[in-house]
Amino acid sequence: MASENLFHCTSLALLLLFGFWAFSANTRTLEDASMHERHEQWMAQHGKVYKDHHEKELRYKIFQQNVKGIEGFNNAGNKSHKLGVNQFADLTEEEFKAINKLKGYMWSKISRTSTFKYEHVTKVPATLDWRQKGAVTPIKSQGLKCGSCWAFAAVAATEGITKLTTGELISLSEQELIDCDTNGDNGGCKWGIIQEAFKFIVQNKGLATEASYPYQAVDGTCNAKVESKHVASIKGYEDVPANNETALLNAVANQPVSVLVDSSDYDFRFYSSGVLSGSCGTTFDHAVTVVGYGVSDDGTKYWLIKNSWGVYWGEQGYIRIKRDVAAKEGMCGIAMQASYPIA
Ligand SMILES: *[C@@H]1O[C@H](CO)[C@@H](O)[C@H](O)[C@H]1NC(C)=O
Ligand SMILES: CC(=O)N[C@H]1CO[C@H](CO)[C@@H](O)[C@@H]1O
Repeated sequence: MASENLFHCTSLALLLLFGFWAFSANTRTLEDASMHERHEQWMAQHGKVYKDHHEKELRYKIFQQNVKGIEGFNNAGNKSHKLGVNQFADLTEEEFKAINKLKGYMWSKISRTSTFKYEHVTKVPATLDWRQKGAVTPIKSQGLKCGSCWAFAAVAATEGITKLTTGELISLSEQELIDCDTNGDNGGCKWGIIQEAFKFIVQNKGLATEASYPYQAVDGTCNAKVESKHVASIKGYEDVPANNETALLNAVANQPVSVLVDSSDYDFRFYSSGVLSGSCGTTFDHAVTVVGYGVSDDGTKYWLIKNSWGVYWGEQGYIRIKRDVAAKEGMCGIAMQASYPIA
């Protein structure tokens, strides 16, 4: 009798165990299926094509891991920014870091300008958005295969000052800088220095329009014919005194300013909305343009930044990062190396 009961109990337990196993395996399969579906949708949205099944499986695994990380972050709440599954979701951290690399050591070779025309600015507006003043062209996309952030950052600042001095907002050519600017070893899709780009625009007596010299996302040969049709010119450039967010504010209050930031962090890479605060390093690997500043609903001060990663990244291509932080370098090193063209 006792052994019979025992037998029943054991089989019941086994049955339950089997049921649970079947149930959880089933949920897992469902989860996998919906993740695969998400991956397919994401591939279609971003025009991703993998060379074979093996590559696709590999990318799927990375995608799955990133999606879980992003959702985990968002579900934890209690952060002033949110992350999103963007075009970088099938890349490993190392692969992502390889995309935007600027050669860090090259920056130290550039000596800073000694003058700062906004040094004595005392009155600045509480908030400012250069987009509302018509001084910012639509978001552009450098693509995943060309490390041309330096050209986009220099061009956005040049477009801004041109609008402020001539009244005309004209989209300018990054490709011309990539193909024609060899100042200070500027290396097209490999790397570049914003200040050297400004110097090139001075020597070149301007820059061609985006329409006449469109972006190709690859290194090309300088097209001298188009190159001679210049629409925007500048007289020079200045650096903002380093590690001083007040000085940066004085400059941005007067015109869009090119800066270097550390974009290697997970939070920057997958940023989707809000004010980025928290973990972010100060090892530059990316160039962007500050096009304003403000204060969010919860009182957080932020910098408004135009990026060159297309409109599906961040807040329709923009990122807001925390302003006036304790570290003098600023959030993501934003105050370390800022410069602007002079018209
Ligand atoms: C920061 O910049 C402001 C404006 O140019 C200047 O008045 C101030 O002295 C600077 N602070 C430091 C610590 O250099
Ligand atoms: C933005 C936010 O809500 N921050 C809170 C996160 O949690 C810590 C500690 O629980 C609070 O001190 C923050 O204010």
